[in-house]
Amino acid sequence: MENNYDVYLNYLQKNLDKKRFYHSINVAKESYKLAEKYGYNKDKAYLSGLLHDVCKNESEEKMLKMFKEFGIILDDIQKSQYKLWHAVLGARFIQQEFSIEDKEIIDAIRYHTTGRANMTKLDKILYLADFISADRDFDGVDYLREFAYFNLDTAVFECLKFSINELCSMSKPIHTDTLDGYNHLLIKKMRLNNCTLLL
Ligand code: DGI
Ligand code: FE
Ligand code: FE
Repeated sequence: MENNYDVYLNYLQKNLDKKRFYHSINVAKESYKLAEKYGYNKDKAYLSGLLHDVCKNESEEKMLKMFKEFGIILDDIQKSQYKLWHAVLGARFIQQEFSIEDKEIIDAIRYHTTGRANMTKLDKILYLADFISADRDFDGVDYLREFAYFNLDTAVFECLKFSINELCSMSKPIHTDTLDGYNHLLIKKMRLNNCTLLL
């Protein structure tokens, strides 16, 4: 199946460092497995995983130049957090470079770092695959891997919570999309469990 992906693999091999290239392949494989588990198009999941970090290794100057060319305007939190840039840029870049017009793929890449409210199934699969891919080895990853194949919403929620805790402990700004994703899944869960009469 990887035969169809030659154009993408060539681009990634040329433009990503070795570690990032293998990370991308690992995320593609994890996305594929999650798509299988949760009943989603496996090829779309694989492709999203492969391309999700396509702009990750670009310099700050090059990214700023590309934002200008594409007419992308960053909000204040994005401006202050370089790590958020590659997702915003990557989503636009795959349209330009590879003529990918699939909105689900574009959005999943756009929101793979922060999540958002009302995540699509592909948003969730990619967000989670990026968090738990085989190359991740941070403290707590095994706990998140257990959730991943148990319940998709719970797993994404736990990852968002993990991320928010981590960012808070480092006094970093938390993007509103990250908070929206967390709140949305929490309220959905409360509603399912009939936790409050108001919902
Ligand atoms: O590109 P990867 O390293 O594979 O993973 P990623 O795209 O999920 O990026 C992870 C980084 O993004 C990590 O250093 C934390 C940061 N991040 C995620 N959400 C937020 C955030 N940083 C800030 N400041 N605010 C966020 O809401
Ligand atoms: Fe990323
Ligand atoms: Fe990644």
